[in-house]
Amino acid sequence: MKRVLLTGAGGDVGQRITPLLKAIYPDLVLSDMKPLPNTHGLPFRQAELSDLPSVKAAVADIDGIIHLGGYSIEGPWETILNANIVGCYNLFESARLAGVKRIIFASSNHAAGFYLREETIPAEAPPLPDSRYGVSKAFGEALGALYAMKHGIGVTSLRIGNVGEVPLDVRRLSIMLHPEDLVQLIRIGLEHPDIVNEVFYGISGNTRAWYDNTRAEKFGYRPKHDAETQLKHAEAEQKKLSPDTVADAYQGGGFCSIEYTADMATIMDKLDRTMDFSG
Ligand code: 15L
Repeated sequence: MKRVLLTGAGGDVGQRITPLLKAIYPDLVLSDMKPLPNTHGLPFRQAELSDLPSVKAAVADIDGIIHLGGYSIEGPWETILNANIVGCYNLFESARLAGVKRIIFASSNHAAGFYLREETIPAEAPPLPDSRYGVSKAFGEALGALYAMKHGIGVTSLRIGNVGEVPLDVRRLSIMLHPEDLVQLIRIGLEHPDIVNEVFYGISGNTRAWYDNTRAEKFGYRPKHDAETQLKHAEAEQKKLSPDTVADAYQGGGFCSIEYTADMATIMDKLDRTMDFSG
């Protein structure tokens, strides 16, 4: 994999992993909608994801794409539609036209945020989005599957938890993803010869993981970090937060309680009868 394009390079995750990726892929190309304060000495291609011609120009001569670009939290429908749905389509379609071989799609834990914290879900768990943002990530996973099966692009969707070196609260003890472990997952997606269309959980080797990441392990993923080593920090940060019945019940946390109007007790009664991943 020679020329790799990183979209959303100006975001928090993009900035954290650029130096790590540069050491592995010297021909790395960065892209974002706005000029970057720090390009780490790498070429930069400015592109607006909702504008097909500018995305086509960004992916020219590229072998593999790490697609972090888009809107990274819950937002108004118009914002999600343009950045994450139209934008994701433009990215995959431009990649097909340019002959790109591999794509890493930054999906999110919020594509499946309405699973209960008591559940352990495998990569095969169907999406259960907790937000318009989560729906857009489920859309991206489905689009990736289409381009993998119909056009032969090797696609890896990473249901990313929370990227950082410390768990920001108790919820993040389950979903933290250390940047070094993220880079390991990206390398598998870009380089493993057997990738067709995969969904992996983007988490470190967390003691309290809510995810069964066997699928990623089969492809050689061996995370080096575990959020549990910083338990005290997570607990101290948690004490600063107010309890939230909905957020605290579900894996997606606060994204679940935004605009929530359901009767959670009634839903919980029925869920007990319908969700079982134990088999
Ligand atoms: C995400 O998908 C977001 O991009 C990030 O900002 C965090 O909110 C993260 O999920 C999380 O769930 O902690």
